[in-house]
Amino acid sequence: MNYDLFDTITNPDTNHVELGQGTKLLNKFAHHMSVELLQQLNKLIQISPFRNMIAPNGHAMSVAMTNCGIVGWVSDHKGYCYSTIDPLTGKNWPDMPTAFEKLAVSAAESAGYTDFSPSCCLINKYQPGTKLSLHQDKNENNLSAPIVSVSLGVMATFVLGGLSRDDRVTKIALTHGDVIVWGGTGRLRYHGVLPIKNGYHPETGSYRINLTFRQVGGLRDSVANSDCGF
Ligand code: MD3
Ligand code: FE
Repeated sequence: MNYDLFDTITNPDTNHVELGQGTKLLNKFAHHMSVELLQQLNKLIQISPFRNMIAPNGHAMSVAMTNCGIVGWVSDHKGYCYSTIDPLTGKNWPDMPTAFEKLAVSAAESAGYTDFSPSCCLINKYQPGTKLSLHQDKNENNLSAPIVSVSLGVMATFVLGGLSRDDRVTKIALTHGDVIVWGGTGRLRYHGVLPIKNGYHPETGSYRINLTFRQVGGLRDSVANSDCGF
C-alpha cells in the first residue's frame, strides 16, 4: 500500500480532536510532564531493559519494547500474550510509576472514560527507520476499556485504517506530548507507524518513545501465561 496517496492530517491547535466514535486525540496533553515520564522510564529500564522481541513470523521486531505494570505484552516465535513475568529477567515487570498511571487515568477521563484502570504499560522505542506495520490490538480481552497512548520525542506519522485491513487509511502527525485515547468502535481499527525519520528532540535525542496503557482483564492472563510457556 502506498500511504503517500493519502493526505496527512497535521494536528490543529485545538486541544481535543475526535478521530472517530470513542477515540480522541488530546494534543500536548502530556507535554507538561514529559521530563518526569522520561525520568521514570530511565529508572524502569534498569530493571526491564528495552529489547527487540521476536514476532510470531520469526523475525525480530524493529521496535524495541519493554513493559511496566502487573502484566506486560510479550511476543516470541510461538505467539504473543500478556505475562506477569518478563521473560528476559524471569521476574515481574517493574511497577507502573504513579506519574504514568495518573497521566493515563486523567487522559482517559478527559476523553469520557471514567473508570480506566491500566494493568499494563507497553513502552515502544523507535530509532530512525523503525516502523510498526499495520495491525490490530485485539488480545487485551477487555475490549470495552480504551487504550491510552502517549507520544514522546521525535515525531511520527501514525497510520489509521478501518476495521478491515484494506480500508483506506488516514495519516496523523504525532509529536512530543500528544496523547490518544482509543476506544469505542475504533478500538479494533488497523493502525501502524511509518518509518521514523532522522530527527532530534532535546529530551530523547534521535528516538521516539510511545507509552501505551492497556487494561487487561483478569481471567485470561493466566491462560495467556501458560500459552506463552512461562
Ligand atoms: C489505534 N503502538 O503498541 S499507539 C502498539 O505509536 C501500537 O507505538 C503505536 O500500535 C505506537 O500496539 C501506536 C497505540 C494504539 C493502540 C491501540 C489502537 C493505537 C490504536 C487501537 C485502535 C486504533
Ligand atoms: Fe497497536
